[in-house]
Amino acid sequence: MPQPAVIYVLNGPNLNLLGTREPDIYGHETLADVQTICEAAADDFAIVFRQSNHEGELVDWIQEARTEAAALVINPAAYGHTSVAMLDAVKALSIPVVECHLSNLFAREAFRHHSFITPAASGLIAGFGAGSYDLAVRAAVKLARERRVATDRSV
Ligand code: CA2
Repeated sequence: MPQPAVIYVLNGPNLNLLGTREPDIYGHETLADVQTICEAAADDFAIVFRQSNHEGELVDWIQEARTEAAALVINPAAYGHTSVAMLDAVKALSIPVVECHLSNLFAREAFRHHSFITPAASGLIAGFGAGSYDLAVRAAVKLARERRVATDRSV
């Protein structure tokens, strides 16, 4: 089955507030600015860019990515530290998954050092502000292309 030339970028709770508070931690960019960064990094892939404050909606979108996306970039925000449901949804994917955080989780409070998503992801990018998304989308494009080559060879 041909892969859709689409990368899903999913954003968890409170990221709709980006650019309004805590610029020392999260930067001055808004979520709309982050979307523009993702689109610029995606080369010939289309970006589906979404944010939700609701765990179940995020789980639905992760499931949707199984058939609609060639790769997933996800900033689970605080749900990364709490959500087994999101872990289970990510584990059900066979596409590459890049976990992305604006801040360096490991330079912050201990409760942010653990993410349920990381063991199920292809890799983790954190600490570069909005630039984390640029790097994450570039990694997702590379992984999606490599997977496409591998899949093409296997048919
Ligand atoms: O660094 C990240 O990207 C985080 O995923 C952001 C989450 C935080 O809970 C994670 O530990 C790390 C918080 C997102 C909330 O972002 C806001 C930004 C500006 C104003 C209010 C919230």
